[in-house]
Amino acid sequence: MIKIFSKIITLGLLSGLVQADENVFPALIPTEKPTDRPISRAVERLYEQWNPLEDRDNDLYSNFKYTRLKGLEISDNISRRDPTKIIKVDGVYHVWYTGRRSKEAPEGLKKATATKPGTDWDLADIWHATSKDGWTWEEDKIPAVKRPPKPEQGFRSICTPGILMWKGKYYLYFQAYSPMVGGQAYCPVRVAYADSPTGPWTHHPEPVILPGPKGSWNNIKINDPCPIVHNGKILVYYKGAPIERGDEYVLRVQGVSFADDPLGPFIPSPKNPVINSGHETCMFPFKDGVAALIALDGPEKNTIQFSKDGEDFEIKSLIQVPPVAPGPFCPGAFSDDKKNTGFTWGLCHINIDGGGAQKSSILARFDCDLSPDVDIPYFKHNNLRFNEETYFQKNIGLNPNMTKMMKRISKKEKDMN
Ligand code: AAL
Repeated sequence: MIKIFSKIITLGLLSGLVQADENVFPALIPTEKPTDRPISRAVERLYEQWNPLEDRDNDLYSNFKYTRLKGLEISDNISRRDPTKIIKVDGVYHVWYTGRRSKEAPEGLKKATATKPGTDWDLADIWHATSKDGWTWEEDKIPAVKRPPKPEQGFRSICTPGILMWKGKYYLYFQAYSPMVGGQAYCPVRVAYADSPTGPWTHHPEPVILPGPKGSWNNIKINDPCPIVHNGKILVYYKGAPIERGDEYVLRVQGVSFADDPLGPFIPSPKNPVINSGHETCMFPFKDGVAALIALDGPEKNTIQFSKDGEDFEIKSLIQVPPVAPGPFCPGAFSDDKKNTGFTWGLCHINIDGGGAQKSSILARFDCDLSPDVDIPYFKHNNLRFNEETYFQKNIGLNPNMTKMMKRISKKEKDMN
């Protein structure tokens, strides 16, 4: 904010910017909230909630540009989704993700068998890929962490990992499903640890974050574990859900648990849930606090939020076409030094048919400016517009059944005159 305002002030001094008549709101944006004239609630919000220079001077606003990755081949029964944050160790970038290499394609929970996945993240393991430049990636030949043996929790599928670096060791947290994967299947979080990002990984014997008690907001699943380090503690954020379904039950909310040791115990925040929206989790250290990219679900979908303590979040920007399940490269994610916070790129996933649970997904790269250390006006633009194909594609075009229904409704509509 200060950067652009000082540019304006210097320009003003040099060129004598146009001054307005006192009775009208000026074209030259006042740096402080005007107190000597009536202002609307909207203008008040510009100063109180937003920023008089709008998104162009908001460190927590960005748009996102996408690029296909090089090096990770695609096929019908290979799926890659839900990447972790990216870490850089000895000049090499590392990422882990849900990898499915099933003999058959997923066709829903009812048709699932021992070899046929019910969903895109069923019968999955945690895979690992490396890159020297962040654009071309090379996948290991075998999974980094394999499903544990039966009857351990997770023998059916382990997926949706989050990485933590802590005191020279590496920890992968992930969803552990058995005997079935699915909307209402029990899902705690397990962890595996290693001395190096290339493994070998050892399963910690017990799940470390469990669903909450009967009747609680997260009584059946803990999804999308997302660790960061803040104020000396390990914070693991997650999406939680109850087994109960229906309009009267919570659907997509997120909580946080704190620990001093990566293997627990994890103590849930008494304020949970701390985020009221969003699908996948994406929390990252930002300046002296924690920021969260919230996408897809809930009243605060497609926002970026900030909290000093990691528990009380406020909306800082509204975003368009955010990455799904983002795994950013956050140099400061685990250093807790309040330097190099935020990020400018990462990986996300795209479900190839635009759905959620079936078909395969691919990993893609996104670039943005959510770092206080850089200033890239290209990413601060508003007014993203889309072409014809975008509006008429599946999930955005009106589908045939709804077209029939809308025609029936229009017939019943009365003439207005
Ligand atoms: C993801 C995540 C969780 C869900 C499913 C697999 O994108 O939100 O991991 O369970 O979809």
